[in-house]
Parts: sequence; C-alpha cells; structure tokens
Amino acid sequence: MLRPRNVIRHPGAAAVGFILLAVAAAAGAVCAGDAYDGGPLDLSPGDLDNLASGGQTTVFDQSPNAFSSPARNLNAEQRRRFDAGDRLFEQNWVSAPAAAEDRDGLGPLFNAQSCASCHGADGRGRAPMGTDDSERGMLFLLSLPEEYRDLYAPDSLAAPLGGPVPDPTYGAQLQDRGIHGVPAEGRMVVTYVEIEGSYADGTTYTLRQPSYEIAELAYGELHEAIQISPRAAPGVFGAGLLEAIPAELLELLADPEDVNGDGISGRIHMIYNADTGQFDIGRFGWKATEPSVRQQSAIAFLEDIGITSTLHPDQNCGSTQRECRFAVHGGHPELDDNQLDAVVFYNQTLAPPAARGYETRSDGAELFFAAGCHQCHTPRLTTGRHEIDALSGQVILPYTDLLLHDMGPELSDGRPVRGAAGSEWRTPPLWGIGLMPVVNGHQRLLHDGRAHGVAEAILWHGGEAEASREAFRNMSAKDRQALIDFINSL
Ligand code: HEC
Ligand code: HEC
Ligand SMILES: [Ca+2]
Ligand SMILES: [Ca+2]
Ligand SMILES: [Ca+2]
Repeated sequence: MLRPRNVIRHPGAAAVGFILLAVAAAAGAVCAGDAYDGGPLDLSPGDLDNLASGGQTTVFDQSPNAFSSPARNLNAEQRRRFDAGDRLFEQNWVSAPAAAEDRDGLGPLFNAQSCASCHGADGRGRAPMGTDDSERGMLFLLSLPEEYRDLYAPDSLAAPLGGPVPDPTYGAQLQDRGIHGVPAEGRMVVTYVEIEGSYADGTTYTLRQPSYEIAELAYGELHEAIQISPRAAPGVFGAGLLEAIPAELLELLADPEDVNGDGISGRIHMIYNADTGQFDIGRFGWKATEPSVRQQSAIAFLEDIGITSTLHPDQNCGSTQRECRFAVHGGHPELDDNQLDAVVFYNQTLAPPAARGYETRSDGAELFFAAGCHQCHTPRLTTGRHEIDALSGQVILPYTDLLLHDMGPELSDGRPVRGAAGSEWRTPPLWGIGLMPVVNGHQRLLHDGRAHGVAEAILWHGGEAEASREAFRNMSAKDRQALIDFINSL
C-alpha cells in the first residue's frame, strides 16, 4: 500500500513534472487494487478530461446556483436534512429576546446576521472597496505574538499549539457590528497601492498591494503588538469531500523537509481538536486551522454571528466590553446540537460543480503541469470513508493538497498562528473557480481577495511557488491565456 512513497520521495524525481508522471504511472500500475489506486500519483493531463469534479456527487450546473446543490447521490431523507441545513445557513439571526425563540441570540458583537451573507450563494465573499462599501465578505482575525500567551491566554498553556493569543480587549476577531446598545468594535479599512510589473514578453500588468487598518475603535486602543489577518470568505461546497480525504494520502503528499528536492515542502497542519481530544489534520480555513466542518461551523456561529453552541458556550464578549457582557442572550446555548448538525451536514453535502469546456482545455492542462502548478494544486484525489456514505470512495478533482506552503513575504500576513507562519497558506481548492463571476459577480482571489482574476493570483505567488510564477511570467501571451482558460474551466 505504501509502495508509492518510495517513488515520490526519490530525490530529484519530481524536478521535472512529466518525469514524475511517467515514474508514477508505472507505480500506479503496480499498485492497482491497493488502497490508493486512483490517487494522485498516476495522472496525466489527459486524465483531467474527466469533468466530474466531485465524483458521483457532482452537479452539472453553470447557473448562479452552481455552488448550491446537494450531492447528486444523496437519498430522499438526506435531501430533507440538506434542506433543513440550507434554511439555517441562510436564516437571519435576530437579537434576543424575540418571538422567534429558535433564531434569536444575534451578537452582542457580530460581523453578519447569517452564514450566507458572507458565503453568498455558498461561494466567495468580496473584500470591501473604499470606505462606503457595505460588502460583508471579509473579516479581520486578531492575535498577539506567542510571547504574550502566559499573560493573556494562560488557560491555553496546557494545550500545545493552542489557539491564537487574543487581544486583551478585542479578542480573536474584529466584530464590526453590534446589537442595539452595544458599540461595534471598529471598522475595517482596506487601501490599495498599485504596483507595476511586466511579463517576459514586455506586456505590463498592475497588481494592487493592500494594507489594512482598523478605524473607529470603540473600546480603546488595540494592544501595541496586535497582528491583523484579513480573510475573505471562501466557497463552502465540497467541504465534506475534503474532510474525507484520507490522512495517509495527505501524508504521502507532504514533504516538509523537501526530501525530493523539488523546492516544494508542503506541511500538514496538525490542530488540537477539542471535540476529539486529539491532534487532527487541519483542513479548513486559509491556514488550515480547523480540523472539521463541525469545528469550523461552530466557531463561525460564535465569532461571525455571535451564536453560542455546546462547543462554544460563552458569548464573544471581552472582559472589558461591558455593554456586551450585560446584553440579553438567546438561551444556553443559543444553537442546539440538532441545528448545528443540520448546518454541518449541509456544508458537507454541498456538491462541487462539474468542470466545463472539454474541447478547449488540453493545451492549458499541459501548461498547468509544465509550470508545476499540480505540485500543490493536486488535481485528483480519492476520498476514504466518511460517515456520510455518499462522500466515501469518490474520485475527486479538487486541485488542492490541503497542505501549508510558504508563499513568500508578499503574501505574508505577519501573523503566525498555531503551527503556521505568516507566509504559510493552505493550497486552496480550484474547483468551481471559473464559475465565481457567474455565482458571486466577481473573481477576487487569494486569502484577502486582493487579486482580480486568475492571472493576478498567479503573479502574487512567491516562496515555494516562485518557480511556477516565473514559468507563467515567461509564457507567451497565447500560453498564458490557455492556462488561465484551463483554470477557469474548473
Ligand atoms: C463574516 C463573514 C462570515 C460568516 C458570517 C461566516 N463565514 Fe464561514 N468563513 C469566513 C471566512 C473569512 C473563512 C475563512 C476562515 C479562515 O481563513 O480561517 C470561512 C470559512 C468557512 C468554511 C471553510 C471553507 C474552507 O474550505 O476553508 C466553512 C465550512 C464555513 N466558513 C462555514 C460557515 C458557516 C456554517 C457559517 C454560519 C454559521 C459561516 N461560515 C459564517 C467568513 C464567514
Ligand atoms: C507551492 C504551492 C503552489 C504552487 C506551486 C502553485 N500554487 Fe496556486 N496557490 C497556492 C496557495 C498556498 C494559494 C493561496 C495563497 C493565498 O491565498 O495567499 C494559491 C492560490 C492560487 C489561486 C487563487 C485561488 C483562490 O481560490 O483564491 C489560483 C488561481 C492559483 N493558486 C493558481 C495556480 C497556478 C495556475 C499555478 C501554476 C502556475 C499555481 N497556482 C502554483 C499554492 C501553490
Ligand atoms: Ca449571542
Ligand atoms: Ca472581538
Ligand atoms: Ca518536495
């Protein structure tokens, strides 16, 4: 079963993508019938002609609803659960006390009233542009450097690599709204400076370098050592399939010491999972800080909407935020376990949309491999067992290895958290990326939405991905367009 390990760890074998493919294809043949048959090691550009990004779960929909359908292989009972979760994902929470008891408890501090207001149509949020833009698709995470842990988060000392050290007043996230009588913590301010650059053929381009500030602080100064990490809301479809990728497969993809010498050193982000009391692989969030859809959803309810659950029973108020602490709450907890289960099931079973444009993809697919994009954006994986049967054993095309990569100083948020440095990010899945303009009306990419479209996203790649970026910069205009078209066909 582990025979392929020797193959990909062979020093130098991966220096040229196609050599790896050739070697690995042989390994795939040897291993036919083994647990990882159909895994990442035996693919070639032609294999990507397969359009069913989510295996049997795939939906064939290119409309504005493309990210919002249940996995095609759910049964009738599961579809009803999906619908119940869907309603909760879209529901607007209101402040307590309210006649509708099962939907009150908003805030006291919050960023949005529903999950869907950031993950619009289950897709990507957008960073606000300028000062009067009410777009809700982004948030600011806050923390202090590790040396402040014993001062401000002594309880977390017991948990190795515990969560972020919060700001003593503002906590771990900036909430830019409050219920009546509770001042919002502050306002996110994003400004951009334009940077000029050029491709090898002389064609020029402009990138926007963002900077982030917080205005109108309502509770005094932030700690002088505060670190801010801006995050755009990613799409949520396909989350259950990502959860079902076997740990062994991710271990096979990881190469933390870059033993094979290809300049790529993806790392698994191990996260302490309070649910299971053990360390699990982080899979969700831009730095892979959450090990499960359940953990990600429960923290979103608390920090983004202000809704408590059995996982997070305390309101999101800092010790000096008086109005927040004395505000009326919506029950203990505000979200019951059945409701959390329904939302989790919904996110797990939202299907990825099929890829498109079979006829025109082949040149772009070859360039994708030639530029080494596949070294992180792993095209094809096979899921293992998931408690939801429909997600088990699926051959999927997510274009991610779920690993952390050093993306260089320009993409660094300067905020190391848990085991991830400021410049380390999880490879985001690329499935559905070409449908973002149809579904969300924009294609703002990367963790903070700074890139307008695929070309800019690639041009921001640095660190381990510098060689890939340079390969792209050195392509002819025709090849660049073919690669972009391929990405947009996913
Ligand atoms: C204020 C905007 C906002 C709201 C509201 C919000 N989210 Fe998110 N969501 C985000 C951001 C930002 C991330 C990335 C977090 C990170 O990088 O750690 C995210 C990540 C996720 C992910 C992981 C996706 C991935 O592949 O990494 C899931 C699942 C998710 N949210 C579900 C929910 C659910 C369920 C709710 C409602 C309870 C919700 N979100 C509410 C902004 C939001
Ligand atoms: C070393 C690993 C690595 C390589 C190689 C790599 N990427 Fe990425 N890619 C990432 C990571 C990590 C991010 C997220 C960075 C961030 O958000 O700051 C990313 C982001 C992206 C995005 C934006 C995705 C989104 O949802 O916002 C696109 C598009 C993309 N990459 C395409 C490519 C292409 C095309 C290539 C080859 C030319 C490539 N990447 C090579 C790791 C890699
Ligand atoms: Ca609340
Ligand atoms: Ca806060
Ligand atoms: Ca390597």
